[in-house]
Amino acid sequence: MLTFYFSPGSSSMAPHIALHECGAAFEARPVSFGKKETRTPAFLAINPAGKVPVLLIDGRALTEVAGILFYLARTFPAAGLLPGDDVEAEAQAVSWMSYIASTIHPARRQGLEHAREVYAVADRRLGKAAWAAGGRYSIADIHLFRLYWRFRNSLGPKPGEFPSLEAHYARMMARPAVKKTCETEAAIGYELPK
Ligand SMILES: N[C@@H](CCC(=O)N[C@@H](CS)C(=O)NCC(=O)O)C(=O)O
Repeated sequence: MLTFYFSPGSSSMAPHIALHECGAAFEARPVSFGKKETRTPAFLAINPAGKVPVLLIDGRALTEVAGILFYLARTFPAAGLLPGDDVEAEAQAVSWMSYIASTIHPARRQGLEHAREVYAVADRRLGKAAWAAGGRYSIADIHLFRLYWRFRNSLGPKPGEFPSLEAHYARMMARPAVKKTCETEAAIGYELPK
């Protein structure tokens, strides 16, 4: 049984999309930042880092976006979220997710100009490719999309600044799993800092 702790629009949006892509049955547990629910003893017992996302797998906690995406891709191979038959493409997906978690995610905290530089690198790396890794849709695209979704909708890039990320964003927004996640999370309500 899968239980998913998430807060709308936050990092947890990526595994939320992946759960829908996989058609996985899961129990959804929204967590309120406003009510400081990531700081309660009950939540800290599940994730001592006090952060979402958390996926409970038969009661065992799995944390970190990349870890949960990897678990879902491997557990539901029919969804085709990892190119399992191509080691190099799979390594490219891991490479993107490492870059996203270690460099893109913390970039905002180092200032808007720094964030723009980091997104410019991602934009050049994506280039004309439809998808991030190995020419196929994968969990790396979901991870990348969530960070750009947040950046785009909070600070907003200048027109034409990130053409590849914009095209990727449009491709992602057309996916039913992304639409479903956005609708569900918007209905609960966003509690994101500016
Ligand atoms: N490295 C973590 C980052 C998770 C993270 O930063 N979660 C934030 C939301 S985007 C959070 O739960 N913050 C709540 C808090 O700090 O109280 C991952 O990839 O899962």
